[in-house]
Amino acid sequence: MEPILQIIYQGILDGKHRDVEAEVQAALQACIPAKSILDEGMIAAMAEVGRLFEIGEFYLPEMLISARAMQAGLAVLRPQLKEADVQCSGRVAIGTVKGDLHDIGKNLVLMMLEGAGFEILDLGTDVEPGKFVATVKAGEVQILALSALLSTTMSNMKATIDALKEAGLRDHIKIMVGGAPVTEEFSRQIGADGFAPDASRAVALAKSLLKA
Ligand code: B1M
Repeated sequence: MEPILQIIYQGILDGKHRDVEAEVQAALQACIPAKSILDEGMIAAMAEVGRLFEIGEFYLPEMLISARAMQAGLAVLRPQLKEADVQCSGRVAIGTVKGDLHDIGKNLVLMMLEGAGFEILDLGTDVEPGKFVATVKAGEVQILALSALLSTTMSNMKATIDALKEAGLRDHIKIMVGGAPVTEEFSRQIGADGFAPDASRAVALAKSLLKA
C-alpha cells in the first residue's frame, strides 16, 4: 500500500479527522486515484474498526470517532466522485431504514449516484416506512434506495416494502437495497427490485432499474 494510504488508514483508526481530511487532500494532489484512497485507505480502515469492535478492543466511542474521521475524508473526496459531463440520470430517494443510525455506506452510495448524474433526496437515517411511503406518494422520485447495517433492522426493509404495497404504491417505484448484512437472496425474498453489494455497483443497478 502507498505510504500515504497507510497514513489515512491509521488516521481513521485513530479517529484523527483533521489529519484524515488533510491526508486525503494530499493524496489527491499526489494523483492517487480517488478509488484507491477510498477502497484501500478508508473502507479498509472501517472494516478493521468493525473487527476491533467485535473482539472487544474498540467500544462505541472509538467507533464514533473513527466514523467522524471517515466522514471528514469522504467530504474531501466527494467532488472527485463525479463522472465527467454527466446529465441527469434520474431521481433517487435514499435512506437508512428505521432503527438504524449507520449512514457512512448510505452517504457513499449517495455520493456515487450523485457523481453519476442522479438527483438525490436524502431522507437520512432511522427512516420510518411511512416517510418512504410519503416520499413515493409525492411522486418526485423513480427509485427508493434503502440501506441497513444491522441484522436487526434489515426486516424494516421488508416493512417498508409492505407499507408501500398497502398504500397501493409498490408498482409506482423501483426499490433497491444494500448494506453489509443484506444479500441478493434477501432482496428477492422481501420483493425488492435489486441489490447492490457496494456503492459502484449501486450506480450500475440504479441505471439498469431505470432501463427495465
Ligand atoms: Co455499528 N455495527 N453499531 N456503529 N458499525 C456494525 C455494522 C457491526 C457489523 C460492527 C461489528 O459488530 N463488527 C455491528 C452489526 C452487527 C450486525 O447486526 N450484523 C454493529 C453494531 C452491533 C452496532 C450497535 C448495535 C452497537 C451498540 O450500540 N452496541 C450500534 C447500533 C446503532 C443503531 O444503528 N441503532 C452501532 C453504532 C455504530 C456507530 C454509531 C458508533 C457507528 C456508525 C456511525 C455512522 O454511520 N455515522 C458504527 C460503525 C462505524 C460501524 C462499523 C464499524 C463501520 C460501518 C461503516 O461505516 N462501514 C460496522 C462494522 C463493519 O461494517 N465492518 C458496524 C464503511 C461503509 C463504507 O461500509 O456501511 O457496509 P458499509 O456500506 C457499503 C456497503 O454495505 C454498501 O455500499 C457501501 C459502500 O461500498 N451499501 C449499499 C450500504 N448501503 C447500501 C445501499 C445500497 C447499495 C449498497 O442500495 C440502496
